[in-house]
Amino acid sequence: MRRPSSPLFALVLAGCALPPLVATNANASEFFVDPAAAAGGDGSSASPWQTLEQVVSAGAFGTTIQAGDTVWLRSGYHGAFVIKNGDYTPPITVAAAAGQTPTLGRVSFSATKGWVLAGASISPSYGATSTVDTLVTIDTSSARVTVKDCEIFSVKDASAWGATEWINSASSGISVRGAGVTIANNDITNVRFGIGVDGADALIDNNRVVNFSADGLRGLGDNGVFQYNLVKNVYVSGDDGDDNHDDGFQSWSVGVDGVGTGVVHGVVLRGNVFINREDPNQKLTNSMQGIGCFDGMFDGWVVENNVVITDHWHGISFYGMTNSRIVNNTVIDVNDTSPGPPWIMVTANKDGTPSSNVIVRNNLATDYDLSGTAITDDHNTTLTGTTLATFFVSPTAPFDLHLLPTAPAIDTGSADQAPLLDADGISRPQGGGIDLGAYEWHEPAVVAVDGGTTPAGTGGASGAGGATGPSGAGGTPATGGSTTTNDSNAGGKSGCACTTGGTTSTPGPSVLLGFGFLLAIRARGTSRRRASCRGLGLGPRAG
Ligand SMILES: [Ca+2]
Ligand SMILES: [Ca+2]
Ligand SMILES: [Ca+2]
Repeated sequence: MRRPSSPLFALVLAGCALPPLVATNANASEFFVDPAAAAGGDGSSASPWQTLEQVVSAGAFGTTIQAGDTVWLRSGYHGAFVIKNGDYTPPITVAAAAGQTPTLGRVSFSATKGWVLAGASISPSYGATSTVDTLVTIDTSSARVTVKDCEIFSVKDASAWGATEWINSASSGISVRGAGVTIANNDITNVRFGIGVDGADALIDNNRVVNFSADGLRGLGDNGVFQYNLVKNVYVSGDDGDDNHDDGFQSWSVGVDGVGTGVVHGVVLRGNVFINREDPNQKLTNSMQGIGCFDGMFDGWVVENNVVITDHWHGISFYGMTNSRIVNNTVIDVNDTSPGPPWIMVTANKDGTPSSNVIVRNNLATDYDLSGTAITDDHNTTLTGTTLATFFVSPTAPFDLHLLPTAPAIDTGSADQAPLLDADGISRPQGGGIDLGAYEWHEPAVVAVDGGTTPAGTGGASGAGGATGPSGAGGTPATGGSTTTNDSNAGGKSGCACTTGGTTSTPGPSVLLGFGFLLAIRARGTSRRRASCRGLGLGPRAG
């Protein structure tokens, strides 16, 4: 089906540059790289180049390999994939060949645009050095990079790790600082931070962050879409020497006067599952703030169909939220003891600016704490320890928060601004009306629609909200560094004076994006959607 490659230019891989030939590439070409190949290959299938690192160092990208070309990787260790410069439309694809497992020590995109990396296994444990700060980095000058279908880990098995390893030896997964980046269907395990996003217009879709010691997801850039991700099992607390306060998802604004003085616009959190710990006996555990957004403002956000199961008071908390909605989420404690039970909270920014124009609707949560101007609070149910079992298939570990057919949440929600799909991609409503919580009860024969085509929300409580206004959140603390002084919110309701600090950099260029663009981003999720997953294990990676 793929046509043969165009004439290839032999790569001299002994450190010499390629001949200065520039292919015209009216048609896309394919190249092959195989660590088991003999030296001196020409990049053809029969005579592959040896490693991806050598292909980069030989200068093949942007010369022999042009926009729209594909580089197929065969099994074996390819070194580090460190790309600098170049702007490719259509993108260059670097992907695992069918049935092959290429391995990389790390990946870095710097000042470059137009890439797809797919199917690699990325870990410093493959290389000579065993530690890397962040395994996949996409810097502020890069854009239009997709990383998908990869597995990314510090070590394959961290069961022998103690606190020191979780704090000091764990690499972070992915840092996204450029714009227009897609991170999809990756398995990120045994890391410090999972996926951190500073760049605008990111799509973080259907990834799994399992076993982490700091924050699972961070979203500081405008118009980011975080959907259908699984984040579970957090490690090491202050008692273990970890000064990070751990969150499933965290955001904060950065303005001219620092953290908490800007605005993060237009973020969507949809259908994500956060589990503090799936094993009640997990060693070196910590309490996790579920969705912790303590330094607003947060404007034009949509928070829908998320599941938060955590051992903390902060289930879903926004300090300074405007023109947003929090609809059809499910929030419970991992157990029936303090800390917790977790709440859905909308409150003032720490500078006193009240939240305003926020809808809180169709949620199932163990507590609520809502204040501000024009805060709509309807069709929410407060769960208690004694009623949990009447709602959910399994409200205790290993947790399955799908509704029982007799759950009092069924058909009792409001259709107004409810998501058109549930967290599994089941279309709403089923039966006589919208259900409360993240999952719509349905007959077994009902299957998920292919649904990254998500309902186009209007983003604001009145429908008039949206991602407008100056961007205040460009250029913010990097993921994975130790530069972030953390919010510490271990207390009860009155003790939530959390401050998220961090090194700040010059805010990036202002990005003025209307809601049409946000919808376009949502539409990007249409190509892949995991199959309907019952239960919270979500199973292996979906195709
Ligand atoms: Ca921790
Ligand atoms: Ca608890
Ligand atoms: Ca229903």
